[in-house]
Amino acid sequence: MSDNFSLFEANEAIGSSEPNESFAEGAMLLHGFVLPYTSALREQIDAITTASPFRQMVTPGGYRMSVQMTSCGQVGWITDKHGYSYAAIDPLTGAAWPAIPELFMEIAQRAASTAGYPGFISDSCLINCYLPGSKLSLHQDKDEQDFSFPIVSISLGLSATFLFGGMTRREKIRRIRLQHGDAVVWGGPSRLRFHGIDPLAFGVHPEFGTTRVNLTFRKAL
Ligand code: MD3
Ligand code: FE
Repeated sequence: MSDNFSLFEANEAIGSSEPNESFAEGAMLLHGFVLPYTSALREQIDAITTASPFRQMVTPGGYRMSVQMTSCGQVGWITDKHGYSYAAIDPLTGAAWPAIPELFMEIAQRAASTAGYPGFISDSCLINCYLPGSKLSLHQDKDEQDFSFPIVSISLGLSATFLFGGMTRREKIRRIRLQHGDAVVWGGPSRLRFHGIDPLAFGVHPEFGTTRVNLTFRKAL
């Protein structure tokens, strides 16, 4: 693990010229944080989805999600007619989820510590794949055991409009553009805010084609 740190110090400087942005208490946008690693991330995502493919899950209410999902880690997030949960076995393959690659762990930990959460060890990474028109309705992430740990998200491919609400559905919603290479750390009071993604606009990205891929690192257990 330690041998990659010097690589990170050197590369973060070329990641982006835009300053990091704390847009709500506990939430920090790290512009271009993973830009030096996008092709390596893509290769790892391809390996993960070869083992545990993207799939559209069905919510307890019977709706098929427009976003395609898979996971890596000790547990993966699933939804079915019974509800939402973290499971050790991928229901599609009947096998354990692929392990979280070392590079993913490094990036998640570095992003969290940059935002003021040192020692973040993720045990589950949810991978979302959006095609044009795919959206994620306003929700809270509440299926994890301990909300004192942050969630780290990484955006790759096409840009998306992120919806950032309050602690209740009624509160005003802010719109934030998330771009290829951005990392966002959601901790403290922001951890339980409602959030979502507007329907993805059509586009073609040089590395990710007509898709947006989002990684969310969680400590679920
Ligand atoms: C704010 N994913 O997987 S990432 C999700 O872009 C999810 O695919 C979106 O919401 C996506 O649950 C948004 C940004 C994000 C993730 C988790 C959060 C924002 C968050 C948890 C609490 C508050
Ligand atoms: Fe979420």
